[in-house]
Amino acid sequence: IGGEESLEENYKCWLQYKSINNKDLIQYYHYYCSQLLSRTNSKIIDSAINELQTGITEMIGNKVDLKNNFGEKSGIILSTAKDIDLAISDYNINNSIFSKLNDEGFLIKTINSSKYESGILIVGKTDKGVLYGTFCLLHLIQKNEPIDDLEIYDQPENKLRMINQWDNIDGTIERGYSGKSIFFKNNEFIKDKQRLIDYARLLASIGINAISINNVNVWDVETKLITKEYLYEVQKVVSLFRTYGIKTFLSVNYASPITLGELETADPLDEDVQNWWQLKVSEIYNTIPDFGGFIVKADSEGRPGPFSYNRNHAEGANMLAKALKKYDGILIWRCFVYNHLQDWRDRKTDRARAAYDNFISLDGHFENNVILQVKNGPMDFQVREPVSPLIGAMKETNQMLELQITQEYTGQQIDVCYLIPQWKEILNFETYSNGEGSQVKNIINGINNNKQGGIAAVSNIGADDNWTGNGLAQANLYGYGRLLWNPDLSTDMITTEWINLTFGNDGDINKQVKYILLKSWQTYENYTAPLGVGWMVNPHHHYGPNIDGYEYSAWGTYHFADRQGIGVDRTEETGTGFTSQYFQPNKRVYESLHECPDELLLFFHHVPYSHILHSGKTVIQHIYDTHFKGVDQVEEFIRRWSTLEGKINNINFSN
Ligand code: GCW
Repeated sequence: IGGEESLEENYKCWLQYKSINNKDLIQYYHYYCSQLLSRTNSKIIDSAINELQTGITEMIGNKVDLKNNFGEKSGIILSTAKDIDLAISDYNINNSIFSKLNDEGFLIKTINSSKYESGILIVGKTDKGVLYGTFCLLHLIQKNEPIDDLEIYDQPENKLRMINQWDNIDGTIERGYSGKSIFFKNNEFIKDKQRLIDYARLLASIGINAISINNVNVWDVETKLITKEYLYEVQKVVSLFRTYGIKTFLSVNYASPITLGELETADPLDEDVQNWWQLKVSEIYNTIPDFGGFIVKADSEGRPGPFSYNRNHAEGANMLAKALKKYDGILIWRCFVYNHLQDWRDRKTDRARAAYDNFISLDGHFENNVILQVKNGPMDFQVREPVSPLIGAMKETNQMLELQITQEYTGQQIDVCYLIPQWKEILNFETYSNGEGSQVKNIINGINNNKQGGIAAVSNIGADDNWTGNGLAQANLYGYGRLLWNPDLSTDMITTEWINLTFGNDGDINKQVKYILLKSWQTYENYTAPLGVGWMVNPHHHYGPNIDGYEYSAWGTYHFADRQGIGVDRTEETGTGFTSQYFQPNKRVYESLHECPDELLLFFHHVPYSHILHSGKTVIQHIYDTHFKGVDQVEEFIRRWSTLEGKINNINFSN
């Protein structure tokens, strides 16, 4: 088991395009897919054509010819809506539905026409839609599904569907567990771009449309990415991603004018600073007209920001946003702003409060091309946290959600931890910010109310042969894209799709891998940090276990366990008052010791170990039991995984 073949399979992830063995099926697909024509010319559609030619050839063994017309036979027709006459009666297309699709939506329809080209029509509202439709068709074929009667309308439900790379220009990746960067090495861009092309294909196939390519901690050399020294190289990456419908962003250093040695201040209200950024932005857009914009981590964990000049974050962000606006650029401003030099004896300061406290009074003060990027929880990507109360609370401000695909606090791709169930809970969380129906997914998508918005997440990929270190972690990247496309897809459906596309359609594989993935998040929680307590990890590298690893530190991440009890009192009545940041009834539920859900109890309350949970167990018994249960569950995972030996080529699914 293992060897060359599995290496190649691991690399292909969910774009396996495994050959179909059933002769009848091949003939059937061949009937519809042996030739191809495009009514629209564009680089993005060229990517779709390439993908169809590769994918279909590999799956059915026949070359797909690019034609100007099909003659008697049928084929695949690609077009944007404006380049094809949808009113043709033979096509029988419901034009009104099509006109309601958003810019990235598509239609796939099987047509049998006596007068016109027949076969499978993939029509996008724009060329991006055509690309997404193409991947949809390829996935149907890989899953061996019928295509003789297709009529699929689909569109993404989030405007920005973004990946944040935390790659440093020396080739390391902050919180990366899958090898080195595929972008940078030794302070240069990697010249061979094949890895990036394949990454772009993977991302486009799940609907990702934006990427920031460098770490939000922008160190000295990375600060130069926006200068002549590197801009030409940035442009190459932008062009590459562009052909897959992906916009490229850069993380920038707020103190760039100083770090680059050109000014003595980075004060956003200083005219020289404003002019400096305006010139800088025009230089960037002159080189890269479709550049996405900037992402900024300011006044956070030691990075510079407007606080140094007694300016608030709206003043800080707007200065950059104004410079970008002229070019339709977007400024993504992170809300991960807190005091990381706390005194652990001080129980009044509460890191969980920080994002809300720093930003809430600025609602309505941001330029309309600023999007505030808010981490899903008020702390930092723990295995379990409540949803950040800032989401939905700033009604006059664009917001997007930040998730973490890389498993910093969830097992570092050593442990299996499938995060789709966690993300679904977050997206479905009812904030009540505007009464009922104010779930996170409706607030941040950027589609409701014509706002800007969407979701970003920290990537989990690196230069490892299988991209994600642990192969099962590929499912997190796949599921991330699918959830962004449509947050209402069920976990079960996404998981089945991933398994089928990655391993084929075997029933046993489906059963066992699904069992492992679906239980893994709770299992990880069981043997690490139950009841919302968080941070049972070793300092710095964050791989556990260490109960007191962060207890007497400056980071603000405490559990306050002593011989009497455990947990953080964040109530309004006796604690830090964090609960008051929520809308009712969430506020009441979290405030109340009796209503607070067990899984978040220690996040909101300090209780004696003898406190009885809703489950009927005491807190201490729960902590014991879940840890033992977690280990049992892992043993069960191993048992089930080993039954697949001989079935999964890449059973040693890690590098
Ligand atoms: O959780 C912390 C991480 C840092 C990271 C920071 C952030 C990029 O430990 O490594 O820095 O979050 O999100 O900015």
